[in-house]
Amino acid sequence: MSNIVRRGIHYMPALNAAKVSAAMLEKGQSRVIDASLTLIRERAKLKACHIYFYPSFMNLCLFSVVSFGELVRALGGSKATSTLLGVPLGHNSSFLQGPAFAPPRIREAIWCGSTNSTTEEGIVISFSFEVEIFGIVFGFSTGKELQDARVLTDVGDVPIQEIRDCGVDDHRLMNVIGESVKLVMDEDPLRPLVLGGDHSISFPVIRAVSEKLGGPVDVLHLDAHPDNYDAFEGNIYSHASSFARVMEGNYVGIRSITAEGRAQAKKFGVEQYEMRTFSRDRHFLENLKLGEGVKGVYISIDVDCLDPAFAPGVSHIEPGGLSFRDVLNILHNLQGDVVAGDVVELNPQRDTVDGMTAMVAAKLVRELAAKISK
Ligand SMILES: [Mn+2]
Repeated sequence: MSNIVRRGIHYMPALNAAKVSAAMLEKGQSRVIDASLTLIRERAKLKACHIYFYPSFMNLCLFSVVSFGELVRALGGSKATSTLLGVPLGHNSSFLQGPAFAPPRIREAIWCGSTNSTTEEGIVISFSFEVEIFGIVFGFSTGKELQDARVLTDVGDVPIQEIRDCGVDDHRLMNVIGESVKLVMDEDPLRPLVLGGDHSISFPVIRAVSEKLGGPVDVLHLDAHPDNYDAFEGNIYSHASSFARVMEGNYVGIRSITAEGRAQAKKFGVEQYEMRTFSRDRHFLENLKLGEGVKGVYISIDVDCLDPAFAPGVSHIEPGGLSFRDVLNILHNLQGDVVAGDVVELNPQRDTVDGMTAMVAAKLVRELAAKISK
């Protein structure tokens, strides 16, 4: 029974399905997985088409009015477009499963009318067709506009619960998550910005990004915990083990670390920066240069890297964390080609009634989107 509880109610149909012949079960599972991947694939194609079409049309338009190549290139945006991919998975949490409900709450907060859709990150050249000289006016502004499909687009969620309902095991589920990431990356210029989910999802996502790019990436991991247990409570896919699966990384914000956590970091050659020495390391961490000699930078943000004063809606409340501005300083000043990222471990079931932590997670997603897109 305890095993069923850990796996969640969605494992119940799998137990019933055990009475079905293995071949029939396998066939049914494969059809559901194919349908799920088809949805992601087709949405990614559609979004990529839209993005390609828009700037090329605009470029032609601008070229026909003014020969201003630099400006057209500066308008950019089509070189890399951050693309939301939700992974509503919570059953690999060792404590609470609420992160499974996070992706729709984050989306809701991104587009919440209480704030505008401009990011802090990214100096861009804005333009409009409203003024009469050549029909175009140019000007500098700060921030990127999230409503611009060249900056942010969305291919929806991997239907985790629906797949698990068919009794698909975690090994295969992790592969489906990885395949979904690759389908997004198939459609240049889309780059995945993954909404968790618990932190176990980072492993298949980072593996897929690395496989797709054909080499390792630097990983910047902001978290209250190192998540590097070889296996946690016997689960190699636990949210506390994802970074044991991912071999390389830089960890920032750690303040809950066991002897095994330290030993594992040493074994993998991981650089860890702990909160108790953050004031000493601040200058270095707020001026990181990553991704040189590898395929780029992956940023994984566990919302619990923040102090609970800023982000109470997490499963593992750990006092003494980063301030929201600390995290933004690290992100904004980071030099490197950010190829993908994730924001994980928001637990809406522990959030304030007005969804404060969802807004915090959403702002992290927004600023990450601005960082990725170009
Ligand atoms: Mn954590």
